[in-house]
Amino acid sequence: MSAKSKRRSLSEHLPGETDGDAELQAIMRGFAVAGRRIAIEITRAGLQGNLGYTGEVNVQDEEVRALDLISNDIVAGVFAGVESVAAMASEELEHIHHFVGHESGSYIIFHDPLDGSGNVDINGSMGTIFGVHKRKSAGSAVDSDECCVKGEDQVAAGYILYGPAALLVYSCGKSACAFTFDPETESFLLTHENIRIPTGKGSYAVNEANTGNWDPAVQDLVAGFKTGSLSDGKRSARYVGALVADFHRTLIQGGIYMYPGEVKKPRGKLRLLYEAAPLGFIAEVAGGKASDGKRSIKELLASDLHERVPLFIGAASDVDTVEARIARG
Ligand code: FBP
Repeated sequence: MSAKSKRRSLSEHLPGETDGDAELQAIMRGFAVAGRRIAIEITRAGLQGNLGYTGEVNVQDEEVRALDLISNDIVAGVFAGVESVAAMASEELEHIHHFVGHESGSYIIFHDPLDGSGNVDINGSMGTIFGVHKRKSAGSAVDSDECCVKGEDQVAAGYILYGPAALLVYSCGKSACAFTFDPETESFLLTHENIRIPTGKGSYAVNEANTGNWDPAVQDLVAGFKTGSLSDGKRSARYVGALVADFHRTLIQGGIYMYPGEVKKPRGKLRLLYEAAPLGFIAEVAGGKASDGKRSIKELLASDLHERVPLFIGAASDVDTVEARIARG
């Protein structure tokens, strides 16, 4: 029997991680299906003339790429067929998207359908990020208050990384596991079980071109990772420019990813509900931490679907270093 045929598929793995919750399993399988389809669209984008912009700007005032919309439509299309999902919030949509006929669905999903889509021009890595919340009461249409939630309310989260291989990482709170897409069997197979973020090593990832925009404490802390004056050892810099890829490296190799706030833009760039909170969920299950520099990401109550938040995420000791340095001012 080959090593591949011994590997468990996502569907085989899900029952043990979800305590048999068939609805949650259907949601995870839904993201796997969406991920497969998005991976195909990314592969074909150059051939089909889908590399560029649509000419529209999204609710974040960012130019929308064709692949952003294609990916969003794929996720929406898949979950239109998953009745337990009452509604979704997406980076690409200003408002909540209600799935017609799913009012009694128990779950809401939050996602960034194609994070780091700027990398499409250079055949670089991109990702899909998702968080799953259980509704307190189902039966009526999801209202906007129901989407003002905390990361700690998530019941599951994950991401799909479109790199040299497509990888799905998910957790329902017990462990964080990664599945690699096998094009031969067209299924995600378990390749990384119970991932733990290594401590005391790994790189630091931040867009250093923004140094002049940070307040002095943040400048000092990034310098501290560079020189080793704050961290246990001098660290190398790595930056893909796609959050999913930078986070995945941090998850596997340790270290820290940072997107700080800036003096004139204190909330930074990344989004709380469908970027920081889901990745924070995975980081914590893997023994790491996620913080806005002062508080844990999971404690932050969103007041807006598209709220932004500074993000420091990775090995627990590195995030502790960040919080301690910021607290000193
Ligand atoms: P979107 O592509 O979904 O807008 O994601 C934001 C993002 O591209 C992250 O993936 C990435 O970490 C960050 O912005 C990079 O920003 P910058 O170019 O400012 O360093």
